[in-house]
Amino acid sequence: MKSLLVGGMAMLLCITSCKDNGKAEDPLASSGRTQRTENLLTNLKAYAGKGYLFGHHDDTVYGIGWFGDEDRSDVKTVCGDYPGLITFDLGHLELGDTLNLDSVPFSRIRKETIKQYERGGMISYSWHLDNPLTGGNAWDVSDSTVVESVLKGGAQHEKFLGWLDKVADFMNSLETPYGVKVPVLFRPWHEHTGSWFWWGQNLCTTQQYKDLWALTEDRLKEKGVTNVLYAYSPGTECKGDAEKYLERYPGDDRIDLMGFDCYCSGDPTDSITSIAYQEKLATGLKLVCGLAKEHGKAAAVTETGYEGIPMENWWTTVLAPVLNQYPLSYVQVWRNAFNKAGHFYAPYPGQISTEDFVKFYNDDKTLFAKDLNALYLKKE
Ligand code: BMA
Repeated sequence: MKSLLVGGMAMLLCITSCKDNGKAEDPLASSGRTQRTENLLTNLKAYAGKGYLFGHHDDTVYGIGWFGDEDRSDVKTVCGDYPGLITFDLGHLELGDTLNLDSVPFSRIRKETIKQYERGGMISYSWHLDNPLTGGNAWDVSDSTVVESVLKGGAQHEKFLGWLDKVADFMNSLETPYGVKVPVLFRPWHEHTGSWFWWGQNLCTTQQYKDLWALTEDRLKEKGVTNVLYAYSPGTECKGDAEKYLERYPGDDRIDLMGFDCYCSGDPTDSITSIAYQEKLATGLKLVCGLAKEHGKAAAVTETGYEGIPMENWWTTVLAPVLNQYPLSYVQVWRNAFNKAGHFYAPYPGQISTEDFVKFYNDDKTLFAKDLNALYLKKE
């Protein structure tokens, strides 16, 4: 597939649609979202089965041994191209902070979002927001009335609306110099089938979780957000059970992409590590790709990876053989922390899996930035 695809669509996007005043047209589709946002969704779904975007969290803002450098990426240093998908986290935006929970300035996230769009790639945001009731972080599960407290009638409702408004403002601020709102995939309230976040399984009822989604989407819409798609991403607790997966599903009218988060862990010298992970991944993919097809959604592995990548050939012998069998649109690995030793999920120069990662990059099915063919344009 790689040889058939062209990169560098950024200029074309403006050339084909810039008006005399230098501003590009950014029309709304009948859905109320921008046409480019709808095109992104259509094109993502069309990739399914042909290829999948490779995604990396915080890819261009820091890596192993660096922080904040311009145009740098551990992935690009290793294989020569940026990931097809770059993801960032909005945690602490709600507090009005200038830095997110991992010390990345929001101004930089905005800048890197626009850059990734201009190189023709995709962007997604997660949100590890603080606990609005206790003042603790996203992992503070000491109180099980937090979701209830932010819903209509709850004591934290007004405060929470203010938090959502900050997210809406940020989404609205993602504008290119040509006046195009950059489409992004928002993935809030993730891994809710576990109970480690304040919105998790044992921390709220099914109805409260659904209401939390509705409140989030409706508020962003009210605030004029037109450039956002939504992803639903439980953990692996569903174990192939469709009913469990859909238990807290916010509804077809609210979700664009169905995914799941699934990590590899354990002793790299023990074969059970790879086998168990491949089984878990395949079970999730079978479920999610099947449901996505039924519901007309895109499907993805919304988070995965093997912390520290302690296996030389993990990419081509463990990950790709499973992914290549399913019609998913993307796979995303977590961050290369600059401040937490050993906490990385993509290779960097000298890391033991770099050679294998280049093979993975050369796999016809993996899509990096240069492989993407007009992700935001309508294909005739
Ligand atoms: C976790 C870890 C943390 C980080 C958090 C939010 O998985 O990477 O170090 O703060 O995600 O990005």
